[in-house]
Order: sequence, then structure tokens, then C-alpha cells
Amino acid sequence: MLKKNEGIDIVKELGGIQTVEEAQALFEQRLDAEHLARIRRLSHPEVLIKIANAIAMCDPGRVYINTGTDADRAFIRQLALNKGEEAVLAMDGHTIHYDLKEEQGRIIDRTYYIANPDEKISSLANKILRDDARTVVREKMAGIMNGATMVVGLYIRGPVGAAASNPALEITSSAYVSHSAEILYRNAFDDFEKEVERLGHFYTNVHSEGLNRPEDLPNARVFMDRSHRTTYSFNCTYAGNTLLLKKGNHRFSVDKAVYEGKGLELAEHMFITGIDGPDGRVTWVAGAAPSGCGKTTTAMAGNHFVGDDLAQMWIDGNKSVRSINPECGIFGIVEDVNREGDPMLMDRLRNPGSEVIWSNVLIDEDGVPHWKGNGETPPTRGRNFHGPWKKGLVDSGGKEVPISHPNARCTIASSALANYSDMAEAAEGVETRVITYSGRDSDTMPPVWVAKNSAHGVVIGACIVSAATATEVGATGVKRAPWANAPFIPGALGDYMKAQFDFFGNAAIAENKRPIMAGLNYFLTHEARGGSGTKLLGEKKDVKAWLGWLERRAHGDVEAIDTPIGFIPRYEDLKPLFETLIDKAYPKELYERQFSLYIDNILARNDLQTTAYGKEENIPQLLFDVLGEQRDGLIDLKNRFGPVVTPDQLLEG
Ligand code: SPV
Ligand code: MN
Repeated sequence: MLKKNEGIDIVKELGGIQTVEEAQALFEQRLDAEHLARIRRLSHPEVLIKIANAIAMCDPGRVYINTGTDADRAFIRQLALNKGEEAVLAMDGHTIHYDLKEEQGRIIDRTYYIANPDEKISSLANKILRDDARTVVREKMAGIMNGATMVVGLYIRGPVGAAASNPALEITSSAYVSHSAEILYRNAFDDFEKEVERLGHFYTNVHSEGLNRPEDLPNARVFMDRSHRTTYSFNCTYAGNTLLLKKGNHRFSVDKAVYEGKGLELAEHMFITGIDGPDGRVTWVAGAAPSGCGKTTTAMAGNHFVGDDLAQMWIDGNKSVRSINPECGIFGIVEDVNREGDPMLMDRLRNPGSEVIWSNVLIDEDGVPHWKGNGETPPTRGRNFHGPWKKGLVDSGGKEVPISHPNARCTIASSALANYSDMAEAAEGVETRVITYSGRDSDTMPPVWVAKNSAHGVVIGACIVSAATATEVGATGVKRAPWANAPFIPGALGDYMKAQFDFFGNAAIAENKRPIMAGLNYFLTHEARGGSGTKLLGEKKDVKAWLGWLERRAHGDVEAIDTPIGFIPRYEDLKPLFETLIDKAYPKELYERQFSLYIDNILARNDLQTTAYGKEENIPQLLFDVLGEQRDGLIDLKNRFGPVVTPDQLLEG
């Protein structure tokens, strides 16, 4: 069991400041008059003590208290430019940032939970004992900001006033990290302490890029102290390792939901978007997918964008499931973003009018960014994550260096997007009626299916399988990706699973508001369905049809075909949706290939999950019951129809 405030708070011990008086004395010594005046606008003892200790530990040359004004944002952006962390591009408001070529994703091998001696953590994660972590942090972070400017930012992860928001400090010597925080999170300088009082806690993140040299990268670390909800990150720059407001704090929010949420809260790796239905109806969808599997594209395919990466959910007094986005911007993968699949994002990336931080793409000699899969004619030379680049360049291993890294990203405010919904700022969140789970699955599950009930829905999430993507350094192969949230689940998987069953099956949700739960799969290939080649059977834009169908299904507007894995769409419902939503013919023959059940593949998946979960401790029996029920049904179908069962055969029942 996770114990809060257990063991020493490392930054407090290394900083040595225990009281508000000591904190104030340090501020007087270390801050110039302007920033002293700013910090005097704060009075919460814990907040002041935490900031003072970060200063005492990191020993910066200057402390900048960021109040989130336009002037402060301009200062931070300019600091990033002066330091060389970013450079300006041809388009007004656009900058480029590079991470070292060895740090183009999350460094999971150097990411640890700080644990108390008797504490269990996820079998998928690394842990370091508190005393050892203190030694490492002392050795690496004491004085790490010598001569540098420390920016202290006060944010709220979610709208001010929302039930599931969490206040968080981002303290960093990287102006790029701070600049990114300003675009991706809500600066809450004026509301911070009020929100800390209301919510009873805050998260703290302390980061320094150190000297930002490749030789220091083996010593880079990302530490998460669950007991004190404080992160430490050093010698790295990639936002997934450094801007711990994002995944570092998401991990704490998962803990909070699982261990304190009482079946009424979740913290998910999900987009949130609204789909227009008939007669002006808007239906809100939240969906999980592993990093690099189309969450941003799916969110942008909706009519009303709220978020593309994270969702905080709760059951409210009106018996509905509400969701908010802890972020207010996107840190989106740009590979394969093009006019065809992502017209609205492309519009913002290629036209003036918004602030964009690009990372790890190619910049040509005219200061224009280029990336793989953008549908444009690529230049033959420029500068990218690897340094100077020209077509045909190979790395030290003899591999061709792509024009942009597959995890190259753009950072942009949600409000810049044409489909941005102002519901993104609503403290009451959006009423969520559809939950989706997806992964890169080339050969097994159909494009869309709806769980029979909430228990089956939780099992869809538990059973996500996905090919590895570039967001984690060194990841390869096909992996289980439970709820697409596994990299961010600090505690035991069984505890997390129980929280899922408790939440979605909760009697506190009204039956007519209980979300439908679905699987989505955009990655079926021709070769897996009787054709040849690894080309996808569908197109990116088809997602609008799948979401459109789910929108109708959530309101009971369409019937569906009952199968052991859940309900699949009828052809006659999909065909008009393809026509009206994406102006595309949808041949029956394609439908049959996409929605025939390949029983042996699904059974193999079922076995894989049953075996893998069988090895975990304390997995709720309900998971095995659901998998067993599905297996029996699938075997029965196979006995009657053979290994490939078409929708028409399924309709025969
Ligand atoms: C992801 O990889 O899931 C991201 C980017 O959203 S980050 O976690 O920040 O690396
Ligand atoms: Mn993510």
C-alpha cells in the first residue's frame, strides 16, 4: 500500500529548510527585488518551503518567479533562445528545439520510482530505495544550477475549480521546459494557493538539464517520489523526461485515483473529444492508445477538441462520468501528419498565427521545418536531431538517418486549433459517454467493437496489445500495453485493474449515462486479411466513421451484431456514415474483410493475456471470468463456422 509523506522528503533534507521563516530568509538572500516582491504574493507554508528547498539544493545563479503574464512568457522564450535551447524559424512565433540524438524519447531504463523499504511497485517499473535516491540526488543535483536561471512556475493540471484538477510546481533551469510548460499547462500563479487549499495537496517537479552533454546522458535520471509527490530529473532535455508536469505527475494522479479515489476517479492516458451526432447532439469520447498510435489524430478527428493525451475522470453527483484534460496544449508527434489525415493540425503548422515549438525535425536553410510523411517534397539537406543532415546520411551503425526522428514533435496550445472546444476550460468537465481503447494491432481485432458491459470493457483496456513505437528509447517488438497506461502505473497492476472495475461498474453511474466501452484498431493490414503487403486496410480519415458509429451506438440509435468479444457494426449502418462523414464509398467486400472474426488470432490473444495476467499478483477474478467466457464463445463459433467467421454468419447466430 502506498503511504503518503512516508520517509524523508529528499529535497527538503538536501535543501535543509524546515520553516517559513527560513524560507523567507533564503528568498531575501537569493532573489532580486522584483522576484522577492513576486514570491511575497505567496503565503502557503508548504509551497514556500518546497520552493526554498529547491533553490537551496540546486543553487542557481538567479531565480525567476514566473507569474504567467505575457511579459514573463516573452522573457522565458527569449531565455531559451539566448541559451541556445531553441532557435527562431522563418515563421513568426515558431522555434526549434533539439534533444541530444541519444535522448529522443522517454529513458525508461533510467526512470525510477523512489520506494520506501516495504513498498511494492509495478512489476513493469524500476525502483530505487529512498536512501539510495537521496545519495544520487545529493551527488547529481546539489549545485546543478550553478550560474543558471531557475524558473519557478505554478500550474494547475486541469481547469481551476474542477474536482479532478491538481496543482503542480515546475522548477527548472531549462527555459525550453519552462516555455513548453507555458504552452501545455495552465499557469495558475494567482489561483495556486487557493487551489492547494481546496484540493489539499500539490505536486512538485525539480529538473535541470545540467551541462546537456551526451557524455552525461548515462547518468541522467528521472525519479518519482510517490510519498512526497515530488519528481527529480537531471542531465536530460526531452520533454517526456523533463517536463514532469506531464507524465511524472500523471503517475501521481494514477496513484491518487487508485489508492484514494474510492472507485469514483481515474487518471488515464486518453484523448478527449466531442463528436457531433444528429440534431445538434454532441457526444463526448475519451480514448486510450499507447504513445505513437494515433491519439492526437483521433482527438483531432472529433468536432470538439478537448485534449490529446491525458484525462482525469470522475463520477459526479449527477451520476455521470466527467472528464477534464489536465493539459491545455498538445505535444504531438509530427511523423505522418499531413493535409490528408490531419488537415486542421497541418493548417496550424504551415500557416502563421500561432506559437509552435518544434522538436527534432529537419530545418532547411530557409528556416522551414520538414518531417517524414508530411506529404510534401522533402529537401535533400538541412539540420535535424542528428546534426547537419543530407539525404543518404547513415549513423554510426550504418543505418540511414531519417529526415526527422519518428518521435519528433510539435508543441502548440489547444486554443490554436480550429476544432478547439471551450468545454476544455469548463470546471465541470464533459459528460463522457464513449470510452475507447486501441493499439497497433496488425492482424487480430476488427476496426471497432463495443463491450457487452462495463466488465468486458475493462478487459478490452487490460488487453491492449501494440507494436513498439519510438516514444521510448530502445523499445522494439509487440508488447502488451494495459490501458495504454502501463508505463505510468506506479503500483501493482491488480490494484489499478480493481479501480477500473470499480469505476466503470459503479452503481453511482446512472444506467442511461454509463459510457459504452469499445476497442478501436486502425492498423489491420491487407496481408492479415487475405490480401498481400503490409499496407493498411483503412485510411486515417476512417476514424471519423468509427467514432460516428460509436456516437450512434452510445445513444442506442443503431443495432449491432452480437459476438463473443462484443458488438460489431452492421454494414448498413456504416455505409451511410462513410458517405456522409467522409464522402467515401464503403464496399461490402472491405467491410467483410475488416469485420470477419479471425478466431485463431483472437484465441491466441486471449491465451496470451490469460497466461500473462495469471503470473501477476492479485488480479481480480473478474478478468479471468470475462476472458474465459469469451474463449468459450469463440471456440463454439469456430466449431460451427471454421476459423474465419463472417458478419453474415454471425448474424445467423
Ligand atoms: C507519450 O509518449 O505518451 C507522450 C509524450 O505523450 S511523453 O510522455 O511526454 O514522452
Ligand atoms: Mn502520451
